[in-house]
Amino acid sequence: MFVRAALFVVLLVVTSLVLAADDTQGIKVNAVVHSVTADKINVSHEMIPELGWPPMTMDMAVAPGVDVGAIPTETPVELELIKGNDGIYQVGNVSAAQ
Ligand SMILES: [Cu+2]
Repeated sequence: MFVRAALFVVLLVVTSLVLAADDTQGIKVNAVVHSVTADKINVSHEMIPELGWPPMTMDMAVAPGVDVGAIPTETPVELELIKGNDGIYQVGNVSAAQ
């Protein structure tokens, strides 16, 4: 009985660690940024299989702490998408295309 309960707790901890890692790791996608405002970018991104998203041009919110002034436009970049507290994906990082 105790062993079974202990195993259950271990399973819960492992599951939550995996989910947490998934949330913080982010999803990488190649893109081109067209314009930048204080908290949003307009971007054309490639297909994102992890989310089932086709290639598209869209506005995306930028996570707090990202220096939007440093984001280059009209050149290939790699976006890292992270899920915000509202459950909507936002741009957590922009780096030079790999
Ligand atoms: Cu999109």
